[in-house]
Amino acid sequence: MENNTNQKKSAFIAIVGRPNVGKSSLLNRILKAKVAIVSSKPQTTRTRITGVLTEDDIQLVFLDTPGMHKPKNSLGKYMVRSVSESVNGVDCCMLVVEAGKEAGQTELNLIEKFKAMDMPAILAINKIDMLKEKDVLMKQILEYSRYYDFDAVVPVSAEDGSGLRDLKDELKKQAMEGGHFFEDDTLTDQPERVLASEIIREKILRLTDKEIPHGIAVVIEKLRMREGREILDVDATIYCERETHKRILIGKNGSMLKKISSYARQDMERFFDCKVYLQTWIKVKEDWRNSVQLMRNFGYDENDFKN
Ligand SMILES: Nc1nc2c(ncn2[C@@H]2O[C@H](COP(=O)(O)OP(=O)(O)OP(=O)(O)O)[C@@H](O)[C@H]2O)c(=O)[nH]1
Ligand SMILES: [Mg+2]
Repeated sequence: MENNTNQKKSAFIAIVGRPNVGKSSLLNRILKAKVAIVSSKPQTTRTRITGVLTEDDIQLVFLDTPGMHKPKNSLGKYMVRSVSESVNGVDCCMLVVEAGKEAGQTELNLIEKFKAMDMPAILAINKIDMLKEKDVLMKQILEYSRYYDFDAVVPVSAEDGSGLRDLKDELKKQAMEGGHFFEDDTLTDQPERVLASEIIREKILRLTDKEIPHGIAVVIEKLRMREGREILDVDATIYCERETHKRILIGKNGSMLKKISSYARQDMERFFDCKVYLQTWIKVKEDWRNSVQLMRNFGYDENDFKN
């Protein structure tokens, strides 16, 4: 019998760019499912997130990465390191930039990296729904074409979906023969615990302000189907850095924590497709973002923390 495994094609694609340009939003749009959390605050994504799209014989494996920034603590260093490691292991990079914004040091550094590695790259100019004047876009395309020989430059909007089909077509052109790496119905390789903790972190990012969101870690203590019932029990502890933050997170008569938990539960029910019983606690752990040991305990342990 004919073995056609090798006719199946795939590509590993790292999604890179500065914080808040819409990398995770684009990934969710491409997958038509939410595997990465999104918020209006920079540095939402902390670790590499895998999203898998299989259409016919082509499989695209995306690595969503934290936004490139100047690290201020061990967590930041870990985040930036995880971008570098992702770029080293892929067939192609998708550089995401914001429409109408000139290239800055972050973009130029990433492009330098592409040059050094002779990395095939696609430029996604996102948030075109926000553009008032279209000729700005032309200028931006020309500017970036001078910096690097991108395989494609695609203006898109993760918000309204425009350009998404073109982007997907361009990404698919990167696929090479050699089989698929995941089952065809795989969406992500994130463990359920990580998905649950990220959902809670997203609600906190969206509902709180100032320094609180960045000082949060969420640990899932329990995630188990109740025996004989379609109910998922989830116990989560939210760690913050100050007693004052804890008070804000709990809110008046527990109102903030209630809101966080209720929004998170609704998202989890959608994602896990069953009833969820979520219990949350809040604890203070000062300065955990500078403690490698604590970061490991919080699950940021896939790479080492050197540099
Ligand atoms: N108007 C508009 N807003 C967008 C678009 N794409 C993303 N956003 C918004 O931009 C913000 C950042 O989106 P994210 O997807 O979290 O950005 P990111 O690049 O993953 O950010 P980090 O994980 O922090 O690096 C969110 O408020 C999104 O809703 C878009 O095409 N148009
Ligand atoms: Mg992100």
